[in-house]
Amino acid sequence: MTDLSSGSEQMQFLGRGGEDSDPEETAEWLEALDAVVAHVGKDRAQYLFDCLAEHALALGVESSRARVTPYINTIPRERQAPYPGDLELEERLAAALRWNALAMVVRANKAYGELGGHIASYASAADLFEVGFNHFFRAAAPGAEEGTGGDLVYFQPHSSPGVYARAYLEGFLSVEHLQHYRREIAGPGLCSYPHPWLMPDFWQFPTGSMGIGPINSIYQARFMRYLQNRDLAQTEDRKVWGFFGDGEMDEPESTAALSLAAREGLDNLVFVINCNLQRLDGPVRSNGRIIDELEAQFIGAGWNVIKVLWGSDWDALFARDRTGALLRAFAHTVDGQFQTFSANDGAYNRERFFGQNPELAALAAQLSDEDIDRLRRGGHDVRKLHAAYAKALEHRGQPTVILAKTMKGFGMGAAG
Ligand SMILES: Cc1ncc(C[n+]2csc(CCOP(=O)(O)OP(=O)(O)O)c2C)c(N)n1
Ligand SMILES: [Mg+2]
Repeated sequence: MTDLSSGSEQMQFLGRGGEDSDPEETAEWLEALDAVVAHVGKDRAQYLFDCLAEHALALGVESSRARVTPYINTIPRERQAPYPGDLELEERLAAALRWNALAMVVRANKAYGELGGHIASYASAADLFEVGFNHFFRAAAPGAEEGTGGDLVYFQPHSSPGVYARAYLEGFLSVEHLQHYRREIAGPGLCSYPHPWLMPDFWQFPTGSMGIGPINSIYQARFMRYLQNRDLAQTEDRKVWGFFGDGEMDEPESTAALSLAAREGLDNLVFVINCNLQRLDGPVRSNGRIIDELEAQFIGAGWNVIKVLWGSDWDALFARDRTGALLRAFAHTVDGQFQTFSANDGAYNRERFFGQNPELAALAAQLSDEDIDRLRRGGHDVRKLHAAYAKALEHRGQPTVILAKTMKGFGMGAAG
C-alpha cells in the first residue's frame, strides 16, 4: 500500500466511524503494518496489532470491528488436510439425494398445493448434512453396539426432505413413505418436521419450532457431561451436532444459552449454521452482514468460531491477490449485495463485482465467465467443510460453531 489513493480506499471499509479526517495519516499507519507483514511476517504483525489494541483499550479507545475477523475462511488452504473421501462418488450420491428430495416435495405439492416443503432450504443445507453423514456422524461409540452411544444430531427442521431422501437411499424408508410426505396420519408417511413422537424410530429430537433446537442441543450436551461426570454413563466420545438456520438464530431461544455452553466448556457440542443469508420472507440482514454479527456474538459468548465462506476455487484468486483487493471488496459488501451477486451469472459478476477496481479486474482476467459463475460459497465445498468439522472435533475446552456460507436453492437450476 504505497499511494494515498489505495490507503483512503482501504478506509472505505474501515470507516464505520464515518469520514476519514486525515487520509494521509491513515495511509502511514497502514503502510507501517504492511511493511511489518512484508519484511518480518504475519506473526510479528499480529503481536504488534494485539499490543496496539491493548494499549488502545487502556486509553479508552475501542474498535468498532472488535471480534470480527476478515471475511474469509478461518482455515487457510495451507492448513487444510487432504480430503479423505471420494469426491466423484459423493457428488453423485448428493445429486441423487437432491433429486429425490425435490421429487418428493414437488410430487406432494402437485397433489396438494398447500403442503409446502422448503426445498430451497435443503438445497442449501445438503452439503452440510452430507459431510456429516459420510464422514463424521457416528451411530455408535467405538466397540459399542450399533445404535447405542453414538452422536446426537439436531437437524434444521424444514431441511428434513434431505434426511428422508438419504434414509430412502440407505433403505430405511420405502417409496410409500416418500409418497406420503407431510401426510403420515393414515398410514406410512413422513412428518413435516423432525419429531420423535410422530416418527419414534426415526427422529431423535423435535426441532420444528425455530430456536428449540439450538437451546435444547446445548442442554443435551451439558447433560451428557453430567452423566459422564457422575459415572452414570460413558458419554465422553459422543458429540452433539446442531444444524440451524441463520434466520433461526434471531429467535431468542437460539442464543439464550450460548454463554452457558462456553462456561461449561462443552467441547462435545458443534453448531453448524447454514448461512444462506435468507430467511423465509427475505434477507436475514440485507444492509449488514449476518456472518459478522454471528461471529461477534459467538466469540463474545466464549465459543470457538470457524468460518467457511469460500470454496476451493477461490483459493487461487486469494493466492494471486497480493494487494488484498478481495478482502477490501468483501469488507464493504453487504448481504443484500452478496445475494445479488450470487443470483447473477459470471458476466454480471465480472462487471459488477470484479469491475469495481483494476486490481479485482486483473484477478478475474484469467477466468472465463463460466469460471466466475462456478466460484462457490464455502458451504458447498465438501473439502472446506470436512476441514472445518475435523478442526471442530479436535478443539478442546470450548463449544465450536461453524458459520457456513451457502446459497438458498443451490443446484436446483432455473426450473427448480
Ligand atoms: C418459531 C417459528 N417461527 C416460524 C417458523 C416458520 N419458519 C419455518 S422456516 C422459516 C425461515 C427460516 O429461515 P432460516 O433459519 O434462515 O432457514 P433457511 O430456510 O434460510 O435455511 C420460518 C420462519 C418456525 N418453524 N418456527
Ligand atoms: Mg437462512
